[in-house]
Amino acid sequence: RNLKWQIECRADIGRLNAPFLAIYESLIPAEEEKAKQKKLLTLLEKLVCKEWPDARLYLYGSCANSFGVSKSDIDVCLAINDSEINKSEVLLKLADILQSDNLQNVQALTRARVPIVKLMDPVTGISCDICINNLLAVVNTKLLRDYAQIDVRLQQLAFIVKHWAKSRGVNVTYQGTLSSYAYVLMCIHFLQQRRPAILPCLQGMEKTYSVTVDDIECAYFDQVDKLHGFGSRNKESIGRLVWAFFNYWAYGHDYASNVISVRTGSTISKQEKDWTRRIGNDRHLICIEDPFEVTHDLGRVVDKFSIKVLREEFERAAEIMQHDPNPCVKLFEPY
Ligand code: 3AT
Ligand code: MG
Repeated sequence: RNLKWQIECRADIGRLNAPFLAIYESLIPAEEEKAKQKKLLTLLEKLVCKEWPDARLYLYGSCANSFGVSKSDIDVCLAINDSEINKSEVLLKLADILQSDNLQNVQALTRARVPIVKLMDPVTGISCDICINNLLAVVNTKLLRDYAQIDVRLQQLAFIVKHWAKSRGVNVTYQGTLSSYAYVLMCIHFLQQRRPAILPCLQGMEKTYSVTVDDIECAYFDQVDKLHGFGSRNKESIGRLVWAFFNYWAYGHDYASNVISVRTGSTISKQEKDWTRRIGNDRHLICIEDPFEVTHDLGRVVDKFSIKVLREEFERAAEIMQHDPNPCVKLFEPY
């Protein structure tokens, strides 16, 4: 495996920039989609405030972290500053309110891992999930958005990787593959590892932003406008980065011993985290440390079967990137 990691990149890699950039650009949401999302959020704020005057709504996930492709659903967090609330009751009440205002397909999923209300707005056609007090997700959304400001190659790579994962069916957490959030962290980690580095490690720098959420201190350098040009000594463009990304996950990463950690800007050993054996349902077959909730392995959904599927998909992608004359077609072929 390690020998293969040393393979030289195909000579004509520069030829692949244009087609990958075209795919990236085709995935960027139109301005009018953003305007529709705003409109829906304003409507929801109006409805929520009548019942809970002190509550606030936050957008999180891909509609707010810069990694949302065109026609994504939106994720909303209802923040109620009261530790006494019963989440299920609030969700049911919320579902009632939304239903009476002609929102469609309103459903309260009170037993889900992250309980939510789902709805569809017939005016804008946008679907939306609303959760309660999931503020860590709001903060990790900001971290991802801040990383995206530093170098456009992160957004380019992440759009292409997410598009690949959806096309290949390896972006389905209930089937044991990875979430979009996990893929974006893999992209950030990968760009932190390039030499020269394309991204810094924001949590390893002076802390200019700090909040405590659920007893977890979330702090990092967030003045990212000062970091423009950070990665400019690295001249790699998107075709080469896509090639290297898949090679890294196919042949370069040590799945048996290492945890990827955006928090430290590096990898750490499974031993150090005590993620060496199966505990309950957590198997730690691919380890991705959450940047804030550091006891949380985003790879915990991956099981003995799906790890094989994932690694075969990484290897397939790496082979295509190395040998296929026209990789953009095969790479995204529906599975
Ligand atoms: P899509 O474009 O919807 O695929 P997304 O970034 O919105 O991508 P999700 O809808 O899966 O991803 O998740 C919404 C947000 O919830 C993203 C992240 O801020 C948070 N999140 C998702 N999974 C986890 C997790 N396992 N741990 C912590 N936060 C998570
Ligand atoms: Mg989402």
